[in-house]
Amino acid sequence: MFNLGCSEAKLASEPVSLRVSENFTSPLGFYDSKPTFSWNLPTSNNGLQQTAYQIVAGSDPDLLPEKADFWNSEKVTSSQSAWIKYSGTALGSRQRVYWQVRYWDQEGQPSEWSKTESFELGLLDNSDWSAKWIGLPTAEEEVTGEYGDMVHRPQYLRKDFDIPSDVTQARLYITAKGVFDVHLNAKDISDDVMPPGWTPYDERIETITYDVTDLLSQGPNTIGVELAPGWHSGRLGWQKSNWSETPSPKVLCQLEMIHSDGSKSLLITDHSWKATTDGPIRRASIYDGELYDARKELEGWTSNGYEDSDWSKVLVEDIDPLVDLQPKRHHTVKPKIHLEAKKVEMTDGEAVFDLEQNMVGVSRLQVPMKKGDTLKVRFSEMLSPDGTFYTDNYRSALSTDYYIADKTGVIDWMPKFTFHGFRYVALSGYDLGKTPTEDWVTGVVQYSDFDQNGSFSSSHEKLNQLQSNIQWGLRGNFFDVPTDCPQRDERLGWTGDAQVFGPTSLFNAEVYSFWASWLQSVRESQYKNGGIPFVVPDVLQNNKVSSGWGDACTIIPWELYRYTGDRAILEDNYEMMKKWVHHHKESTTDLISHMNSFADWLQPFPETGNTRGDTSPKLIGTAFFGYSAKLTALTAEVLGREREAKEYWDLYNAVATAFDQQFFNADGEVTGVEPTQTAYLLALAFDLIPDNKRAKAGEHLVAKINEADNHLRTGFLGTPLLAKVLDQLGHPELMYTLLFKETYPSWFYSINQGATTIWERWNSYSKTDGFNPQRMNSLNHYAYGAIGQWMYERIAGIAPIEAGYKKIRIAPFPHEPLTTAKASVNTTYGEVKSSWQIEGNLFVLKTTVPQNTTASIELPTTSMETVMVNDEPVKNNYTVRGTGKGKTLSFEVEPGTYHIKCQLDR
Ligand code: RAM
Repeated sequence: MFNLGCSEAKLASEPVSLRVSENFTSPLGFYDSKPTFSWNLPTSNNGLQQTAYQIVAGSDPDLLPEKADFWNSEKVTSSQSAWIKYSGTALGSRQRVYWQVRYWDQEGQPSEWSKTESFELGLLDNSDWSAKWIGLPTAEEEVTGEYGDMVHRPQYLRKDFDIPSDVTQARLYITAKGVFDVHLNAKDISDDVMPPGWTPYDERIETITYDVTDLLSQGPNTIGVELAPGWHSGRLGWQKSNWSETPSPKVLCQLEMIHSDGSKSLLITDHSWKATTDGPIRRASIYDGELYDARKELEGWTSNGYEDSDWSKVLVEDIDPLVDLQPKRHHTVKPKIHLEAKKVEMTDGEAVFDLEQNMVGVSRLQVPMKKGDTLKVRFSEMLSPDGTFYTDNYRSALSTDYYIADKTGVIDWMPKFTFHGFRYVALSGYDLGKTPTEDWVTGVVQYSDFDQNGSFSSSHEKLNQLQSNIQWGLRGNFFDVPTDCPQRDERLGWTGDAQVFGPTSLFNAEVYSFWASWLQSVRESQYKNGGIPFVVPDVLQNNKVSSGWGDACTIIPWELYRYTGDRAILEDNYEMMKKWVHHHKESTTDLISHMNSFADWLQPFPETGNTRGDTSPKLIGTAFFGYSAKLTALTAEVLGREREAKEYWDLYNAVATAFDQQFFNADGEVTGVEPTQTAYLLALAFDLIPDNKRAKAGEHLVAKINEADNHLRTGFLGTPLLAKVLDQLGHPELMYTLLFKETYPSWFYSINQGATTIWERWNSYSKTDGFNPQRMNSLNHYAYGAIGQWMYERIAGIAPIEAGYKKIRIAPFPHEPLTTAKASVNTTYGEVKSSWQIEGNLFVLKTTVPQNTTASIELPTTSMETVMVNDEPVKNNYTVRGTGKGKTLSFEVEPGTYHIKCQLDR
C-alpha cells in the first residue's frame, strides 16, 4: 500500500481513471485529434497531492513508456491532473494512440506508470471518404402520413460483397441524412437509437464508427441499412411545415478492412447498392409514431444471396464539401433502462398499462395477436380524472404506433425510428381471446448514453421524489440534443431551458461531452449578426432572438468551465460569446435593452395573463446583457486576454450603472417597471446594483416573497436564481421554506398532484382543477429542475470554489424539516461525498475529499471547541479560518475522509 511518510524507493500507486478530452474512456472513432488527457490519483486516505506528471503516447503499446514515438511530455512540474493538451506528432484519421501517465507526489516520489489506455480517431475529413451518399428518391413517392403531410417512406438498402482473405481489423464508418440501423451478415451491429443524431445538418453531419472485425469473414458477406427520415427529413417544429420538401434520406458508409496479409480493402456506398421501400416499416415519424407491417418483412435481406432483383437501383450523390463530416463527439442514444408495467386495466375497450413513471423512449410489446390484425399503440403522460387518455398536450403529435401481424401468436416488437414521452400505453387490436397482463408492455427508456455522475438523498420523502423527478426530466430531455420537452410536436433544443438546467445536469449526469457537442451546434447556428436562435438546431429559421435564451451561449460554457476546470470549453466558445455580447449591445439604446424576450416565461399569477410574466423585458434584456458581458470578461481573464478582459469589465460596469439608474431607486427598490421577485433576483444574482444597495434590494425581495405568503412568483428565468440569491443574502432558511412549500406554486405542489417528472408549468395539473387548459403543457420539462444545483451545493453542501473542484467547498446547510441529507459527485479529481445528520443538538458530517484537491469545510456552528474531526479537536494540522463567519466555522483540509461532529448552533 501507498505510504506517504515512507521515503523508501517504493513507487506510489499508479494514476487511475484515464480519460481523453471531455471524459472519454478508450473511444473508438474519436473526434479529437488534439485531445486533452486527464487522470485521477489513486484513492487513499492520505492527503495525496500531485507535484509533477509525465505523459507518454505512441503508436504501439510496446513502445511505452520508454520509446514513445508520438509524445513524451517529460516531467512537468504541475499539480494539474486534468485537461493536459496533447502536443506531440500531428495525428491523422484512423490513428490509434496508446498512452500512459505517471505523477510525482508531494514528497517528490514518482508513481508507477498507469495502465496503458488508447483512443482511435475516426474519419476527420471529408477527403477521407470515398463513399457516396445513396438512397431512393422517396419524395417522389408522395406518401401521405397519418398527419396528412407528405412523408418519406423508410428505405432498406443492401449489398452483397466478397472478402478475399481473413480480416484482422474492420471499421465501419457510417452516417445518414436521416436516421439508420445497420446490419452485417444478419446481425444488428449496435443498439444505438436513431444515429447519427441531430446537428445543424447544413453545416455538419456526425459520423459513427463501429468495430466490426468479428462480424466479417472471408468469402461472401452482406451489409444492410434501414433508413428513415428522423430529424433530417421528418416534420419538426409543431407545424405542418414544408419539411416534406426536404431531400430524401440518404446513407453514407465506408467499410475499411485490413487483412491478415497486411493488405487493405474497402466497401463503400455507391451505385452498386440495391434498395426498396417495400419493407415492414411503412412510416416512421418522430412526432407521429411508427407503422410496422410484419407481412412485409424481408426475410433474410441482410444475409448473403438474398434475392433482390426486384429492388431498385439507388441514386448517388457526391459529398458536399461545404457540409463537414465529423466523428460524433458525444455518446449516441441507447436503451438505458427497462421499466415493467405495474398495472393493466381495461378502459373503453383498450388495455391501459401503467408504468408508474413518466418516461421517454419506446414500448417493447410482447402481445398475442391474430394474423392480419392491427395493434394500435397509444401513449399518454397522464390519465384524465375519468381514466381516459390525456393527449391534448401532445398537440399535433399523433404519437401512435401500429403493428400489423403476419401470423397468430405473441409478437415481440418495438419501433425503431420514433420516440414517445409517456407513462401509460393503451393497446387495442390484440387477440381478444387473451386477457392482458402486465408483462405485455415494457417501457424502454432511451437517452444519450451517459452515466450517472452524482446522487442526492435526504430524510424527506418529497425531496427525494423531487430529486427523482429532476433525474427523470434529465433522462427524458437529453435525447441527443437538450430538448424542452420529449412528447409533443416540439422536442426542440430551446436555448433558455438549456441554460437554466445546465448546472443541475452536471451534478447528476456525466454530460460534459453532451453539452460541448451541443455548443458546437450553437456556434454553427449563430447568425451573422451575432444573434443566437431560439432553438438549436435552428429548425424555426426565423432569425429571431430572445434575451435569457441566447445567453445560453455565454452561460453554459462558463458553467461547464466552473464544474470541469477545462479551459478548452472557453477557448472554443469565446468568439461566439463576444459576438453575442455585441449583438446585445446592438439591441440597446443607452445600454438599455430592447431585445425581444420570452421573459420570465410561465411565471405564475401573471397580471397581464400572458405567458411572459410581469417582469419588464427591458429589465431582463439589460440584466442578461450585463451578465453575458461579465461572463465574457471572466472568460477573457481565464484565457489570459487582459486587454479584452478589461474591455468587457468596462462594458459590464457601464451596463450595471445604466441598469441601476434605469430600474432602481436610491432605496434599492425597483422603479418604473413591475417590481417582481424576478426583477430583484436578476439585479442581485448578476450583481447589477451597487454594493450599498444590495442589502436593501434584498429586503425588498424578501418582502415580496413574504407578501406572497412565502411562495415563489417566478418563471423560467427567475426560478433558478432564487436559491443562489437568498443564500447570498444570508437567508438560506427562506429557501428551505420555499422549497418545502406544499401549495401552489411550489415544487412539491406538482408532487402532491402525482408528478413523476418536472412539469412545464407550476400547475400543469391539479387534483381540483384538472389539466391546465393550455395545450402547451408538457409533463416532462426540465427547467424548474434547476433547483437540483442548490440541493447538491447547499443542502448536501458540495460545490467548487476553484474551477473543476481543484478547491472544494463543503458547506451543508442543515435546516428543518430535514434531519439528514447526503450527496456524492464525481468530479474532475474523483468522488466528493458529503453526508450529514442531526443527532440531538449535534451536527454529524461525513465527507470525502478527493486526492489532489483541498477543501474548505464550513460547519453550522460558531463553537469551535465543540468541533471534533476524526475524534480529535480541530487543531494543528487544520487551518482555522476565523471562528464564525456568519454562523459557520470553516477550516481547510487535505484529501481524505473526515468524520466531523459539532454542536449545532441553529
Ligand atoms: C415553449 C416551451 C419552451 C420555452 C419556449 C419559450 O416552446 O415552453 O420550454 O423555452 O416556449
